[in-house]
Amino acid sequence: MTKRIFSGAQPTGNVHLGNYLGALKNWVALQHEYESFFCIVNLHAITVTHDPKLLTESTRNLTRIYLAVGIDPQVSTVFIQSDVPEHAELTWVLNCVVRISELERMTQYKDKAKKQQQENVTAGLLDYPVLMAADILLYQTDLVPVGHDQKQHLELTRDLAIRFNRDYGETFRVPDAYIPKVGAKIMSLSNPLKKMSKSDDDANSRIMLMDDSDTVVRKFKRAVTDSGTEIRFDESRPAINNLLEVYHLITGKSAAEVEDHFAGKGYAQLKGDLAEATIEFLKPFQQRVREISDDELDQILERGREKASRIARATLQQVFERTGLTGSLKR
Ligand code: ATP
Ligand code: LTN
Repeated sequence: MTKRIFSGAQPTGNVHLGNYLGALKNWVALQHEYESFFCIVNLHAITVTHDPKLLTESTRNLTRIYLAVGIDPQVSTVFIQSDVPEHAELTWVLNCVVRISELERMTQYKDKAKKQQQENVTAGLLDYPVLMAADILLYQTDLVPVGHDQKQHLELTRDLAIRFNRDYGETFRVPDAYIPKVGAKIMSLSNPLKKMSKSDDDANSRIMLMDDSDTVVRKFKRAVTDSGTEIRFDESRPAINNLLEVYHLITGKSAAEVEDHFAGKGYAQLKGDLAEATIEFLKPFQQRVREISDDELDQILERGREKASRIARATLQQVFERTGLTGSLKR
């Protein structure tokens, strides 16, 4: 049987180069090898304060971004999480499997809770990884392509699947994370010790996929560098290492070719070439984003909803049977 992949991104703000290089780029590459499900996880987006109008708009924009980076709706299933109520239903069942202490240990929860005022930390924020586990387990997923920051959530997903299977009988496939060797943690342009993040207060710390050319040039120009002048991959110089990693991934040149290209050159050249390569990638991408019509989008999402619902329903049905959540004997 063809193996399945499932992944998703939150429709919060816009997509940055880290999201693309760490996750979306791999979704595109893997979609022909696997039966693929790519979800716009809007239920996750309401775990922190949000603007309802913006959320609807961002949900559609993120779908356009999935398509414009190269997700092919003819081969992959693209859908909105809240269109398939089974995600919330399975979350409830898994809430009765997960331990509160497991959730309190999640580093993303601790970081995000710190950023919210204490009285505004919702139960949804704590429960976020359980919803993510439900997303993945509903589709009997084999592989989950994500960036490094999601590793802990994937481990919890596996633990919950194993525990449920042990207590109620074999029901869920236990998924593996797919975390790329290069690109799983693109760093901030302002602070190479922090990951590039949507929620960083400093907008110059990240390149957004919808940034115009001048903005891209400006942001790379302002990017911090390390001491020393040589331009080569070196983990002890995180800023240059990060810029080179981006260049390597965007151009598709090997690490050796990248080092050759920059041998004897300075930081200004690196930043200029990086901006040029990024713009070359972004221009046609942004053009594709603009070309996707509302009708086309609606059709793709409706087809996605139908296909996803069918599979999600079948898994949930089994879960209900195993847990005794069936009033009638024939359900
Ligand atoms: P933030 O950028 O604010 O941390 P997020 O991780 O919550 O955002 P999502 O849109 O849900 O954002 O993430 C989509 C994907 O991008 C995930 O698979 C995540 O692991 C990946 N990702 C996020 N930041 C990076 C990064 N700096 N480098 C590589 N991958 C990343
Ligand atoms: N938490 C993830 C987004 C996400 C996800 C998923 C990723 C929600 N559900 C299922 C993979 C599989 C994040 O990147 N912030």
